Amino acid sequence: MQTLQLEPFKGVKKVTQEEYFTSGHRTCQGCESALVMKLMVKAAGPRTVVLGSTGCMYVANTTYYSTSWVVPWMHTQLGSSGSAGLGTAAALKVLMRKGKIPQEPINVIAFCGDGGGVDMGLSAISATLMHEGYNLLILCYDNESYANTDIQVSGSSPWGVNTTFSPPGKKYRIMNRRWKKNMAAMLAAGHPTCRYVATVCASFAVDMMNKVRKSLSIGGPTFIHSLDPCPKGWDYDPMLSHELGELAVETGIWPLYEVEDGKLRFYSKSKAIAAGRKRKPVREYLERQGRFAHFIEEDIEFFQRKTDEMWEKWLIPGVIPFTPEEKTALRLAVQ
Ligand SMILES: Cc1ncc(C[n+]2csc(CCOP(=O)(O)OP(=O)(O)O)c2C)c(N)n1
Ligand code: SF4
Ligand SMILES: [Mg+2]
Repeated sequence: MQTLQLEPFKGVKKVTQEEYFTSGHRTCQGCESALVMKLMVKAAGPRTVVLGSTGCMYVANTTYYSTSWVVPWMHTQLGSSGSAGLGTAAALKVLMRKGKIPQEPINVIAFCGDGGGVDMGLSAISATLMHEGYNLLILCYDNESYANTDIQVSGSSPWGVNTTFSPPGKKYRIMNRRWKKNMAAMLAAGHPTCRYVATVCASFAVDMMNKVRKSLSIGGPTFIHSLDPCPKGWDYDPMLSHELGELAVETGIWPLYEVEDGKLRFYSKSKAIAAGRKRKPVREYLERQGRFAHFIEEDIEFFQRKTDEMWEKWLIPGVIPFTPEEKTALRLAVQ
């Protein structure tokens, strides 16, 4: 089955005007995940079916008798974005083969939160990425907590963060001692049948939309991981959402890259960082958010050290976290 060939938007002025995720949602003011939904489906266009796993982007977007989705949309269970996406792509294929609906390329996008994707739905996403005969995108919108159920820690939450399950206390200041799970790189490295994996952030909107367009055009199952500032969970003034997304990239905490047919490309400011540009101190990112307000100097230093390691010691800067003893020939070609 052919895919729609969606050419990249060549600059912000070339982005289409039509919206397929509109008014009527009830997300918090400054919610970047809502912006991700809007940009994702704007990039995909009208011939798109969207499946969404439980979480803020389900609950706040489909209040009883109202929805902001203009394209067909269906809710799926928290851990099953992979299965729902694959099932929908398979169903469309069969209906077209049997002549029940006209033959035409239709985009299938299944989204999940970090709780639903990085933790609970990981196995279904992995299984789906092995089915090369079906065209679909799985997009994980990562607000770094189980936000909809009141900000519980997930495998994608940052080290040391204050969540309802990891509150700093008198005995232990740091409750979440896990470094964020490396989801995109894990999926890229482990799924040879998946032709396209990318990271995005809506603060870099055109880059984000073009990666969605490429992921849908390339064919087969694909994956995109989006880092989404969340005013409620991250505890900051909603007007800072865009700036925090930029800072996550500029500090090197969130590298923007894609892996297409085994070729790694850095994008935007991450490209400059990978080429040697100085990163901003992580302090500038951390100190703007209440979820890190309990950090003392040694915590900020630890966070900085770990981020430095990502860029200076990893096999591929910011992407593949192995530390080779000697220089090893890379199998992923960095462009
Ligand atoms: C199997 C299952 N367990 C628990 C829940 C309760 N629940 C609903 S939304 C949610 C949080 C999901 O977190 P995430 O996927 O990160 O999305 P977010 O709420 O952050 O947008 C939870 C735990 C559920 N709906 N289904
Ligand atoms: S809690 Fe966070 S992700 Fe959920 S609607 Fe509010 S800002 Fe968006
Ligand atoms: Mg979440």
